[in-house]
Amino acid sequence: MNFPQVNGHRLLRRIQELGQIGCLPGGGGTRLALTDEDKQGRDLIVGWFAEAGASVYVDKIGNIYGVLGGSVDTPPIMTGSHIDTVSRAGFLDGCYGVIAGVELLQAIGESGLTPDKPIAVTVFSNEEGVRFSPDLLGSRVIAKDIALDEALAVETRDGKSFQSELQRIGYAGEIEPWKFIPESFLELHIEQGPVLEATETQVGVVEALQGHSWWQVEIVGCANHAGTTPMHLRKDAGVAAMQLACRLQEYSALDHLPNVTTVGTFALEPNAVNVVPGKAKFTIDFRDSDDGQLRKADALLQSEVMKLQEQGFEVKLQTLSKAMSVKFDEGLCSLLQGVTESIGASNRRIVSGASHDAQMISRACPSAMLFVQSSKGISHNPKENTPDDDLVLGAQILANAMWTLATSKS
Ligand code: HGY
Ligand code: MN
Ligand code: MN
Repeated sequence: MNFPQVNGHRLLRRIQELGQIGCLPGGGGTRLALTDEDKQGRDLIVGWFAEAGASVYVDKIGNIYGVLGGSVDTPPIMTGSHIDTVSRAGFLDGCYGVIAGVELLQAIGESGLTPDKPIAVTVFSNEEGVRFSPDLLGSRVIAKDIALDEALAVETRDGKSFQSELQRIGYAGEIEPWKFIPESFLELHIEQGPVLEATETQVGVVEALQGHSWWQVEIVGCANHAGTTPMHLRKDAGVAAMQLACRLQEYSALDHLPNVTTVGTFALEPNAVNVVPGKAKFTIDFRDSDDGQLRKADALLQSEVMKLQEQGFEVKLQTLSKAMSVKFDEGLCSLLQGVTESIGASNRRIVSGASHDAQMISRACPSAMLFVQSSKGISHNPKENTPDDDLVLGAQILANAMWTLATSKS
């Protein structure tokens, strides 16, 4: 079978070009969902879709689709990922999968080959969930995990709605998010973890992905004078929050309850050197591939909160995101493994520690993922890196797998 040949130089150049949008002086970049930087990134991808001869669509939650071949009423073979980032991110998380998809479309155009089924490349809105909760918002709406209206109504901390921000950046699309429910979905992504590099394996065929449960905890005590207030008379919200955060970390580290726990944001009020904190606000990210363990961790958090309330603290718990663990489609995993082996690359099955849009899309159609190495297992960090050869290898494996699906008679 003839496969479209990706142009590695163009792939690598475009990763750098997109990475310049929102780049920071100390390295890395920030392109939070629906900011001006996200708009610039979206505009760049739309331009590349046009260069590849793809038809471009935007749906009502701002997902962007580049579609080539076939008729728009046939369910496409889809790949895609995200270009919104966390704060001070690297250049590859999400962006690599999108740019590899664009490269596939351009390679098809240049090869003179025509797919039997439409091939779609999707840029999902708000995958990271840093500015708007929950995360995975664009793919959640497609999977009907959240209603479109509810998603459009979510707000930033400073009260801007998703809908108004979509309109502001010009990506409040017209089409229904269910217009392009795919026949199959493949997502190419960096591993963001240490396994492939540590085992000297080039490619990971992702057969499952761990679920997550995100919380915001707000503890209210009593602000007071740091010099005159005896320790036994304090209602120190800061110490209560720090002790709770450390206890949750210990449950994870010692009892794997759950697999991993992260306190990624932590703020004290009034945040002054000589004031006993009256308020503390922090977030918790629980992850586990066993949903029962996630539920146990949630229950543990609620029991710890009750203990604080018995001590006289006012505590507000808000769930920010829940996403169940998923097992990917075995048929697609075998296809990815077969294509990888036919190209002569080493591979292994792997479970994703990170969340991805495929986690939601797998509820709408058969889905699977492909990983390439992350150097030193680092991600969500400007030091995020993957060897160029691996980036090009992953894109070619994706192209071959997508082409096999788009020309299969099934
Ligand atoms: O948080 C995650 O796992 C993903 O990077 N959004
Ligand atoms: Mn990602
Ligand atoms: Mn990420």
